[in-house]
Amino acid sequence: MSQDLFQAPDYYQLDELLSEEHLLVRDAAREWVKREVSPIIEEAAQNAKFPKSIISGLAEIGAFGPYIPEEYGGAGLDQISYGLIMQEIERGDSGVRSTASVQSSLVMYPIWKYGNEAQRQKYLPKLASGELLGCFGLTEPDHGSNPGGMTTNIKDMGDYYLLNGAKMWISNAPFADVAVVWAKNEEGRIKGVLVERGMAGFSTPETHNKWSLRASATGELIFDNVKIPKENILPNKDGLGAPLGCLDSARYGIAWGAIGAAMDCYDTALRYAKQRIQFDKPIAGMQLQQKKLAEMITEITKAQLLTWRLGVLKNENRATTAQISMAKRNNVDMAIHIAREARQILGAMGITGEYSIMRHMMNLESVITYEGTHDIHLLITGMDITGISAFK
Ligand code: TGC
Ligand code: FAD
Repeated sequence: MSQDLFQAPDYYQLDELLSEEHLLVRDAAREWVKREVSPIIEEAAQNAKFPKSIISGLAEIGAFGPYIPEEYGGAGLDQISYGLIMQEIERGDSGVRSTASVQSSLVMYPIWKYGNEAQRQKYLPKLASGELLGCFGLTEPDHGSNPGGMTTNIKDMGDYYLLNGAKMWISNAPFADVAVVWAKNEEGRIKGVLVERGMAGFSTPETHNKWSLRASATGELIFDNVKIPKENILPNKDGLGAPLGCLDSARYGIAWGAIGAAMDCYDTALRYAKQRIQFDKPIAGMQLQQKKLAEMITEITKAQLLTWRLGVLKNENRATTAQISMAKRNNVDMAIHIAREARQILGAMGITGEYSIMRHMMNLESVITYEGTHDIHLLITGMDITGISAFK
């Protein structure tokens, strides 16, 4: 990839809404992405290899558990800092942000919120430092948008549980040390189960040949009569609301992350358009290209405002699931649209790995699908404003 010349757009001077701590955290993450992610990410994506070398750096910038209290090894930051870290990481690559999202919001969050003190002490500090990596198993081959229909199950065998079933499309599965898995008990109630690598009957085959999120490892979780010690069940919440609560936190991070990908595409396209001469003048001077660039910065600015306000509500514990859905849906759609337009501005150069745009565009095809598809989030908004569920 060419040198990382990224300059973040801030059309409405939104930095003025951020505290000194927000700016420090954001700038540290921005610098780290420039230094450690940009130089290696294109090759990692081309080779479909998760760059394990970045794990310690992710831990150092506070990307593993940004809002988890410091007593458990987290960074103890607020929700806007968490969002800004996700924005900067996804500016580098959605797959790297995925690793951070899964570790923070889908593994550390449920252990912190639904686990007991022994589970928090055992796992959280090591997850925060990157010594352990986690994954989150909700989706099944036959239950994607409708996780409530899951068939993965636990059976009470007296002094342990027996876990059977399979999860699919699981980020980080191939190398995760611990999996937070959602399974039904004999009463049909969904429980959170901590499954550790090495348990007999537990395997994690990798899913190959992805055209998207190639720098992130995706796989299956297969449970064939896995003996689960009773102390590995998350005791403090059950039912579908437990995994959905984790998704609220991860979807919030994605709403910020998508802005990062969009900013990178816009910034690259703007710089290219000013330099590329056709018909004896820069293509940035052509009305059609200006329309694309002007619409991009307008949409990025709207998304920044939406997300900043959501962050304020989240800090006050007032952000609703439906508000988070709206931001995830809007921002990912905005980013994918900008990636497609930006790619066109670069002409043929846009399809090469010299520039990040095509990689962002392909990554965003996963981002618009996982953590609730574009359609599902629209229906969550629909349900919220009408009071009628389209899912039943
Ligand atoms: P529904 O009847 O609406 O709700 C069931 C129970 O859950 C409660 N609830 C919530 N609780 C906490 N937080 C939320 N956000 C909640 N939303 C609902 C609800 O009150 C109810 O509680 P109770 O006590 O009455 O049981 O459920 P439904 O079956 O009709 O489904 C609703 C729907 C479709 C919105 C939901 O299933 C959904 O969101 N589906 C999308 C699935 C999804 O997002 N999967 C993501 C998998 S993880 C992933 O993609 C990680 S990618 C990570 C990466 O690499 O970055
Ligand atoms: P389906 O649910 O089969 O949906 C197919 C289509 O039907 C979609 O367009 C959908 O919008 C539409 N549809 C479904 N229901 C309705 C409805 N009621 N009304 C209208 N339209 C509907 N999952 C995890 O648990 N953990 C992970 O770490 C994880 N990581 C992932 C990483 C990647 C790279 C990808 C691609 C996925 C990952 N997922 C993960 C899975 C992801 O959450 C699911 O793919 C997603 O929830 C959609 O499920 P599905 O693919 O089965 O699609």
